[in-house]
Formats: sequence, structure tokens, C-alpha cells
Amino acid sequence: MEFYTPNFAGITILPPFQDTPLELKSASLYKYTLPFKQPLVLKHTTLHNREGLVLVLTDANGHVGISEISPLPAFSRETIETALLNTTMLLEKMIGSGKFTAHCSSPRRGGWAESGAPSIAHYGVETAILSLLANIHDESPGALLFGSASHQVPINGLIRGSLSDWVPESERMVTGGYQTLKIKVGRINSILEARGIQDIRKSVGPDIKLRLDANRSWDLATAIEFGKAVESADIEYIEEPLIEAAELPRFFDACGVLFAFDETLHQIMDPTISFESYTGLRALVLKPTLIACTARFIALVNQARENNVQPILSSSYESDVGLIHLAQLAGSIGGQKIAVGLDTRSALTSGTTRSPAAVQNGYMSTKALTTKDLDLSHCELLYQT
Ligand code: OSB
Ligand code: MG
Repeated sequence: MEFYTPNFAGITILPPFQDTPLELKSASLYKYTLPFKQPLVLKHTTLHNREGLVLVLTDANGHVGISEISPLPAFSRETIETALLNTTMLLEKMIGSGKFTAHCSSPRRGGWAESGAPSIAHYGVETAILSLLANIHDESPGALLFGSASHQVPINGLIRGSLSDWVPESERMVTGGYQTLKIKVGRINSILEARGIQDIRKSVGPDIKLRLDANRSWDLATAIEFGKAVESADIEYIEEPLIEAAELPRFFDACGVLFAFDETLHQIMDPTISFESYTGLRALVLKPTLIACTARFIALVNQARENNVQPILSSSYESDVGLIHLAQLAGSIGGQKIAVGLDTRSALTSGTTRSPAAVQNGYMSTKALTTKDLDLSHCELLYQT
């Protein structure tokens, strides 16, 4: 049989890996609860714990596929309860349904764009299948989709503390090997923040890349004022400076600071949206966990590349299992050249693997996970076939 669920329909894995017959034998689904070191303050919520699901699939030959399904409260449309329900429903359909091939796009289907709303349950199951296929072929999941893979990826150090910590934190990160920093702005007075950015530039020198993220905090006038004030600090780009995304080209025209889409991508679901009309667009910040559809994620990577916009893969405070998958995808997209946004593990007290998906010397490893690497001591088994 051919296995179609809505989101699987649009994924094209590269020809050497297509049509691999799969037969699932068992599935286990665990729920983890991991405390944050400090309450995580996000734009519309504050979190004390991260909760999510870890899925382990085993095929008839003993290969495993491992993935994580972790909707982020206030960002994901789905909750952990709906994700759990939808995942178990999918698993019920798949287990015991005999041999199938997955991830072959069918010309009869319209691909992901016609496949209905993205679902984190689908995303989690397709990720586990991708991980299973990768293990069968002894390749990285990213290589199945994008062709190549690097053994490590550079990470942008994430600075989310208060203004007085910016310079010491930046210095600590640069000493630790980070070559790109991402600073969260738009939280207090924008003039003070602009000065803080200038101070960071002075202290880290000209060779460190600086990215900013304003999470849509400003009106056009405030953003332009900020942009002009940091003009000499050589900012690589600023994510989502404006409340109104449509005004972004005017922001760029007025101050010359390049910008990136993050939240805006989750509002525009039209896959054909033209990025060409956005003068000044430097990057797409792509969070597969929030996009919740591998095919749409691939489409966005391709669209970015076609428009000379950088695809920057980024995490959403997943546990180690999810982060390792993201690092593997990143290693196949930007390789060792483009720093990606995976510096979120340090916010958690513990994780889901024996050794954490740590950043070392500014890089994260893309090494594949095996069941031996899992640490499920913070998990509860919820479902097993
Ligand atoms: O605003 O970019 C954000 C994580 C979860 C939700 C929103 C955001 C983030 C990050 C991830 O900042 C880290 C990064 O992109 O470097
Ligand atoms: Mg952002």
C-alpha cells in the first residue's frame, strides 16, 4: 500500500531513498516534563516547564525512528492533549497495516498546499519515519531531503537577559566560541536598547555577526529610529521589527537595516507568497516545530534560496530529541556556514538524552540518535503498541 496522510503527500525525498518499503512493528509514545532553569518569558506567556512527547518507532527489521512532538504554548495552534490524541490515531492506522512506502510525492495529489492544516502530530510522525529511513540508509535525515550533510552546525548565541547583562553575556559567548549572537530587543526603551547594541559591537569587535529579534514590538517610527541608531553597529538583520509586516520595506528604505520574517511566516500560509516585493528581506527564520509540516518547511527553504534570502533554521525550546533532528536538518541546509537558532537547550534543567544536545565552541553536533542515547527518566510512557 502507499501510505498517505495529508502532510506526507507533498514530501519528496531524494531519488536514491524513495520507495523504501517500510513495515512498522511497534510504537511507543512518552510524555516528558522538564523544568526551565528560570521561568521562560515569551511574548504572550510565561512557562515554568516544557512539556512534549517523544515517539519511538521500530520496524520489522529492528531499525528505529525517533522524534519529538512538542507544541509550544501560545505559539502552536495545537496543545499537547490534541497532539497526543492525533498522534495515537495516526499510529493506530499505521501499525499493522503491512508494508508501505512513505514520502513519495504523488502527481495525483496537490502536495502539501492542498493537504489541509498543518498538524504537529503529522509532523512528529513524519519526522520519526524520516529518522527511520535515515537509519535504514545510514544517512542523516537532512541528506534524504537536501542531499548533503555536515557533522556540525554553527549556532547563534541567544541573549535574552536584561540590558545590563548584554555586554558580559556577549563577551562570555564570544569567549565560548560563538561567532554569531542574537539579541532580543523591543522589550524596554528602544533608544536605551540601541545604545546597548552599540556597546555589544564595541566589546565584541567587528568580526562577530549580530542578529536582533524584536518580536513585532514597534510601530514604524520607533523601528526606524532604532534602525538609524544601530546603523553603524553592522547588524546582519533584525527579525520582525514591526507590528505591521506590510511596512517592512519602508523600514528598510528609511534606515538600511535588513530584516527577517519569523512570526509573519506563520500568518501567511500561502506557499506562493512573493518575497520579491519585500525589499530588504535578508532571512526567513524557519521553526519546523511551529510550521508543523515538513513539506511546507522544504518549500520555504527552496523559496528562500531562489530569492537569495537566507533560510535560518531555529528551535522552539524542544528537548534534546527534537533539537538533534533540527541540527541534522540545519546541517543539510546551511552546512557549516550559516549560524542557526538552536541555542535553547541551556534554558532547561534536564533533557531527553544521556548527554545533552549541547553547544560546544559555538557548534552543535548533528550525530544521529540511537535508542541507547535516550534518557527517559523524566518521561511517562503514555502509549505502546
Ligand atoms: O522569537 O525567535 C523567536 C523560540 C521560540 C519562540 C520564538 C522565538 C524563539 C527563538 C529561538 O528565539 C532561538 C533562535 O531563533 O535563535
Ligand atoms: Mg523570532
